[in-house]
Amino acid sequence: MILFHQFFDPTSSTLTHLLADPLTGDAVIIDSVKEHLGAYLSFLQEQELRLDWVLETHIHADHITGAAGLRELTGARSAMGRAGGAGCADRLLDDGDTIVFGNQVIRVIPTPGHTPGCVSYRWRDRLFTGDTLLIGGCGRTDFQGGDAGQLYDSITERLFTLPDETLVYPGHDYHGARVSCIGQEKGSNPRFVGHNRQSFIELMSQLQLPRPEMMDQALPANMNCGRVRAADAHDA
Ligand SMILES: N[C@@H](CCC(=O)N[C@@H](CS)C(=O)NCC(=O)O)C(=O)O
Ligand SMILES: [Fe+2]
Repeated sequence: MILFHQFFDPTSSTLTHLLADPLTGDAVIIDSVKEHLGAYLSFLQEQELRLDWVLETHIHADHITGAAGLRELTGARSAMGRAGGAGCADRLLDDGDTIVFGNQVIRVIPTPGHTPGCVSYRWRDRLFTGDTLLIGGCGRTDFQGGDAGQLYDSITERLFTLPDETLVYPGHDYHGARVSCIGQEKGSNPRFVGHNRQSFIELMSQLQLPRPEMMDQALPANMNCGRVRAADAHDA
């Protein structure tokens, strides 16, 4: 038995995932959004779950994580990729590390490129890719230490080598999609089909995307696991 729930934040188009082992009542949340703390707590209470871990796929630039509130109100611990450099986390994750909740195991796959500290989480037949691999897209690489070559390697060597049936749950979707699978992305993601490493790097350098609106508030807060300091909150 498993329990799985997807939440969506329309402001930042963030997808948040809650995984649980209903037999033991243990749960984890991947990429929470501060504004939806109430919805997560209600869900946990309704389903009689105990939140063990608050996981981040990376330091987000477009929204503030709900990690601080969730830790405080539920006693859950937080974890993220070691290369993200946020010392506030209870656990910093390396390649092959496992997160255990109830009888369930999540495996950590470092997937740097969108940011140096990006990780993907693999659980059962599912992969939570954060902003590394999006449905028909991928995370941008023009800020936060992004590196298009590294992103290409992470996606083609670490994610596209997983079974085609593996379900892909990204950290955002801007077009209304909610789930994909590795086979579908390998066969139809326009950032990869017909591209090699060099042409991918070229493509990524020409995107010219606007800066995320929340970036100046989100980065310092997320480096502090979602705790907003007065000095950073002036225009929040
Ligand atoms: N307009 C959005 C931009 C969000 C954005 O840049 N998202 C990043 C992830 S943090 C990204 O990689 N987007 C990929 C894309 O837009 O294709 C905002 O202001 O928040
Ligand atoms: Fe991001």
